[in-house]
Parts: sequence; structure tokens; C-alpha cells
Amino acid sequence: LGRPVCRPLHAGPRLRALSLADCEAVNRGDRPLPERFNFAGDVLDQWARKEETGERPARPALWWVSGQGAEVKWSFGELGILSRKAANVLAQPGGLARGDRVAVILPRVPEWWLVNVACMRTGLVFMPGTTQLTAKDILYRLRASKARGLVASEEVAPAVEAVVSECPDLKTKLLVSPRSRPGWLSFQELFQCASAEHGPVDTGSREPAAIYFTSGTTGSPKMAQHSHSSLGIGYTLCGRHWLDLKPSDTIWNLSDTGWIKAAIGSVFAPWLQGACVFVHQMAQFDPDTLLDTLTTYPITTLCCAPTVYRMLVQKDLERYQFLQLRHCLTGGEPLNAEVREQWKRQTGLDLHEGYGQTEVGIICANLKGQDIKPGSMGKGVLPYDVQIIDENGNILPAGEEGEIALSLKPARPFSFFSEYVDNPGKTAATERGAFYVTGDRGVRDSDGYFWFVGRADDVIITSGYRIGPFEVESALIEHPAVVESAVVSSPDPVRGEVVKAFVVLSAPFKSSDPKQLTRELQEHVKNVTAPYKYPRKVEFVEQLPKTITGKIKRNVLRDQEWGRT
Ligand code: BCO
Repeated sequence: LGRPVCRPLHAGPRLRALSLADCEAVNRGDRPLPERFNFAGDVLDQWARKEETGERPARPALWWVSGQGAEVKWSFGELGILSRKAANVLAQPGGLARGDRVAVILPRVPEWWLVNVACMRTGLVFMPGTTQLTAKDILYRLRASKARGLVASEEVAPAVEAVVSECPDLKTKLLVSPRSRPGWLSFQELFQCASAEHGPVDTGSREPAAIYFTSGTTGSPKMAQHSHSSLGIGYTLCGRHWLDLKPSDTIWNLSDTGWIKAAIGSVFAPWLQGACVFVHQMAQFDPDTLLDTLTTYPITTLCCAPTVYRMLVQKDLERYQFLQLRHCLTGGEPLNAEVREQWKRQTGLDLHEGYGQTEVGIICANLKGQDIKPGSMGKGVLPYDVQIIDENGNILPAGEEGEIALSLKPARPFSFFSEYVDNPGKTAATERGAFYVTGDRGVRDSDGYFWFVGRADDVIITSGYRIGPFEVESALIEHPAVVESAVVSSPDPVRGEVVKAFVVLSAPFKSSDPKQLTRELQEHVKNVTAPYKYPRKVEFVEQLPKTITGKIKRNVLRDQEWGRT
């Protein structure tokens, strides 16, 4: 996309200027949530104004590199112009209107940020998805959400085309590619001639802004819906005190565009603080490229999954001279104390772990300036009151293990997801008495630090992903070799834990070569569902442990894997 093709214009009709201090006050409970809020108009366009007045230094808001020489640098002013053009593409040739849901399945390309901001400007509900999604995953998402629009890259187009006839609600397909493709609108072509005049829709604070698909123990992923304020105001304190960002900082958060961590670390928290978001579009994750990038670009702040740091500490880090790195963050899965120590020993930098969920964002964190207790995920982060509770919803004293929960009193925090769309039963199941329950077990110590223990259910946390066993079992059962299977977590030195499948084979496959059949089943799962879910370990068994009513006892297999009695 390069530089803007038109002269910088002033932002469209101005909404309210919501200062950073106002956003902080909302999080602290010192100021009520404003009734109307739109991140594009109320935050991004205000930074654009500050660039004009010199209150923000002249530096990029988005800095993207391809790794093959291509580079994009946009100031807030440029981001404003380009995202208004993108908003006009969605609204006019795209035919999409406020409240419509739009699936956005793009890799880390600049257009992902443009479409994201354009959805805010037009009041469209943004539904990001990883490009690892298969045709089956896409079909489920489009049908469950009744999406009206879809924006995808070329690599995803064939999977979309395979299922689109089964999605009667889908009206608009936009392709982000330099090439055109029959049946698709070309985002690039329409963008070139779109107007840069667009005033942001005056969205309500609690109006739906985004839907994230999250995995649970049973059933297909649920649709966690967030509002304009839960995303756009809810990460103010996290950006300031956990990410420690200022307008002079440049943050590189490695999360895939499909996860809420990309929204937190590559959109809302940095841009609330006026910082620069750095992106390196690696086709395939590579630790050496990551380290080289830190030596080439003035990245001050790095955020990636503990699995990435586990990979990095295997390298000779002392060989690398990081240009400006000063603050390192991690989250998505538990961080081992040893990895933290190795990172600190080799780089001199602390690792600040945070803990959160798609539904509620950041819950606990090791804030900048706070003493770090190795192995702990830090203290509760405002606006949350974090507690450990028992099965009856009673608060447990320090030192006792229970479920990590967030208080719903005096009111449900504004930064929460609003609901699981079309699933009031699952939404209600997240509440126990006066608390929202995370489904994670933990302990609080007498100093108020929280320690992660594990999931209260069968969800597997691997490489920063949360994977529902049912989704993997459903993929396996589609293979003729599989009579039934049970999928559980198994320890792994790099990925923390991995997906392991116990498989009962059908008669014709019982004499197959186990290694070859393992590979075949792994490839099969990668084809049926998003590849990151595939079982990295497979064990063939004669039968699975079951309850008297025939329910598979995954806990028995999990305990066996983890050497628990
Ligand atoms: O390891 P394998 O090579 O056997 O398999 C990999 C890929 O090669 C393979 N794959 C990917 N695309 C494929 C494909 N296979 C076939 N066809 C395709 N199109 O599938 C496997 C994917 O595994 P991966 O994603 O773990 O890949 P990789 O390269 O090992 O990456 C490592 C990490 C650490 C970079 C990656 O796992 C990662 O990014 N993890 C972090 C996830 C994350 O951001 N989580 C945050 C979620 S939001 C949250 O927690 C809320 C907090 C508030």
C-alpha cells in the first residue's frame, strides 16, 4: 500500500476527545464509562491531531517490514487517511453496514490494521481468524456468526471458495492480494479509488465491536463478543503499567492476528499510549530471524509467548546486540522460572509475565517497577478485583488453591466480553455467585501475588494456544483408522505442554506401522482443522478409561501423562 496517495486531510467530524487520563480514570472507577466511544475517532484521530501540533514526535504509529525488503511506515495521520479509505471500501462497494459481522482472515499484513480500524470507523463487528483455519473451520465461523462480509488473503481464498455456497448470509468477499480472483472484490483496486473522507460512526461504548472464537472442553468454539469500550478503553492501564509504553516506544508483539493478544499488544494498548506498533511478517516463525530483527530495528518492547522465549534461550544470546530493547513481556501460557532466569542472565532483561483470557483481557501481570516473584504471574490488574474462590463461590485465604475468579460487584466490569453470542447457557456458566470464573486454578500468596496451577477443565494450553480436546477428537474420528480417541495435555520442554491423542484403532488398521500411521493421523488433523491443534504425540491403545455411564475419563490419561497418581 505504501504511502498515502492523497494529501493529508483533517480527521472527519470530531467526536469527543477522550484523554488518556480519562481512560485511566474509567479503569480506576473514578469516572463513569462514557456513553459513546469509538477508538478510531476518540483515540487514533486525537493522536493524529497531536502529531500536527507537535505534541507527539514525528514517528510511525505502524511500522511493518516483510523481511524481504518491503517496508511500510504510517504515522497516526496517515493511518487515519488510509483507514478512512478502507472504511469507504467496506461501506460502499462492500455494501456492509453498521452492526454487520465481518470475518477477517489475514496474515500480518498492513491491511489487517487498516481493516481493523475501518471496522471501528464504520461500526462493523470485526471477527479475526488465523490463516491456519481450514475450510471446515471457516464454514463453522461464517455460519455460526451469520457473517455478512469476509476479508481474506490469497492463501485462504480456496478454503473460502470450497464452503461459500453453504453460507447464505455472506454478501461480500474482499480479497487482499495484488492479483484479482473471480468472485471476489479486489480490496487493493477499490482502495486506490476510494475517498479519504469518512467520519467515524458515533458508536455506543457497549456496542459490539469484535467477536473472538474461543475453545472450550466441549463443543465448537464459542463467540466471545467485545464492545468498543472493552477493547478500546480496557487496556489503558495494561499499556501503561505492564507494557510500559510511551509515544517514543516501539513494541513488537508476535501474536498471530487471529488472537486477542494481537488486539491487546498490536492495536489497543500501544495506540492508547501513542506508541509505535512494529510488525515483522515472518511466513514461518524462526527464532534466528527474531533475534536478527531485534538487532536491526529500534524495538524497545518485545511481547511473545513463553514457548518463544524457551526457543530463544537455546541460542547463544550474548552474540546479539539488541538495538534498543529494554522491556520484555510474555503471556498466553505459564512461564517457567528457569526460562525467566536464563533470559535475564543472557540479556540482562527481566521477563514480565501477564495472564489473561480472550473473554476479559489481562487479569494479572508483573507490572513495571513491581518486584517479580519468579514463577508467579504477578498481581491483579485494574479494573479487576481478582480472587481465588471455592466451588461455592467463597473467597479462599492466601495459600489455598482454588479457581481464579473476578468480582462482578459492584457491577460487571466494562472491560468484560458482553456475552457468548447465541449461547446464554455458556455465558451464564461463567458466573458463580458474585464472581466470573476463569476455568483456571491458582493460588494467591500472602503478598497478593498469583500463581497459576492449571486448567479446571480439559482445555489444553500449548505454545500459548488454548485447544479444546473435543475439536481434535472430532477431527480424528473422521479418519477411518480411528474408532474413538481421547485428547489430553502432555508435558513438553519447549511448548510447556502438547496435545496428545490416545487412539483406539479400527480392525483394518491394527497391524499398520505405528510411526507411519501417527504421521498420517497428524496430517489428517492438520487438514481437517487448524494445524496448530494437531496431536504432537499419539499413542495407540486397546481401550479408553471410561465411567460406568461410558464417558471417557480424560483426567485418568492426563494424570498418567503428568506422572500424577
Ligand atoms: O511444528 P510443526 O512444523 O510440526 O507444525 C506447525 C506448522 O508447521 C504447521 N502448519 C502451519 N500452517 C500449516 C501447517 N501445516 C500444514 N499446513 C499449513 N498451512 O502447524 C503447526 C503449527 O504450530 P505453531 O503455530 O505452534 O507453529 P510454530 O512455527 O511452531 O510456532 C511457534 C510459536 C510459539 C511462534 C506459535 O506457537 C505461537 O505463535 N504461539 C503463540 C500463540 C498466541 O499468540 N497465543 C495467544 C492467544 S490469546 C491469549 O492467550 C489471551 C491472553 C490475554
